Amino acid sequence: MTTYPTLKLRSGLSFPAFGLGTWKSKPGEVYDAVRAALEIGYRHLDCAAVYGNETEVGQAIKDAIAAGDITRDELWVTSKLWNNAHLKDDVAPALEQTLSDLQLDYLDLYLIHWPIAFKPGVGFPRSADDWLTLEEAPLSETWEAMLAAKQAGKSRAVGVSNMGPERLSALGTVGELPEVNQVESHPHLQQGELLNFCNEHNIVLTAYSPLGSTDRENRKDDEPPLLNHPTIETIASEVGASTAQVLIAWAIARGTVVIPKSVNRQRIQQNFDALKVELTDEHMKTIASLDKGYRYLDGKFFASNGSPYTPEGIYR
Ligand code: 1BO
Repeated sequence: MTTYPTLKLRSGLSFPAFGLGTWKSKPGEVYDAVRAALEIGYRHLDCAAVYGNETEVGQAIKDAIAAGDITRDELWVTSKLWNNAHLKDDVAPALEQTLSDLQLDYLDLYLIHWPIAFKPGVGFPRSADDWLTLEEAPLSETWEAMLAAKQAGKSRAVGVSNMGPERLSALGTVGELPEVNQVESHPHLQQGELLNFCNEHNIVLTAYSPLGSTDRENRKDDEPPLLNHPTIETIASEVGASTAQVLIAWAIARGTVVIPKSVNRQRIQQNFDALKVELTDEHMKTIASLDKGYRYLDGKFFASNGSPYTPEGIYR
């Protein structure tokens, strides 16, 4: 019997510390992935409007509940507000669209996806005219609308993604601090300072891309993908696990939530089995030494096509 790890949010909600990521899970594949995950025992799905697959995820949730694989109460569903709906009157309708796509009455967690704004209706900017600056679309106003959505019962918790201490603190002055901050994190980008800040302020950190990324456009040539990093391979053979399982176990052991993505049933099962993998203090120390502040998602896209943003400014 696998014990499902959970972390307590500031509000007292129990947040499942392991879930299925759906970023880059294509429509046509994600339905089966979600059904498999819920059959296997996953209790947390990480979604976003911009992933373009929420209707399929929603159908899978509905069918899994009908099949008796899970109840709505047992399931944690996170989604994210896309950058084109930051203006305060656009937040509630964007959330309604996500709820309708997911066929749900409420979310468990709704996040501001990026500290970056586009004009309403722009999926991905193509020219200078498509962007909004943070003066035109202040994050404080977006955050107020997120808090109002929580107040209205549309999401049990609200938080942010891709933000650093400076932005988190600024949001705290608006009302309350985000309960969750979802950021890229893995042994090459451990986010130690940010994790300390979050722990001090009772913000749970969720790690996306926990297995690194095989995106060639996002990977510098001298970086071995984490899944076949020699140090991780050695630890994997010592504990009788796969490298992916070691990376997942490490993320959970350091007190973060982890959301590995897969659409392959076998890998979805293997990732779940990482919940049984135990690492020693020595393993944790060895993995801690691999940090190099290396981002697979370096934010360069958000600094192109006439953008008023810079990659360095994004993650503050
Ligand atoms: C553009 C999506 C990044 C991860 O949620």
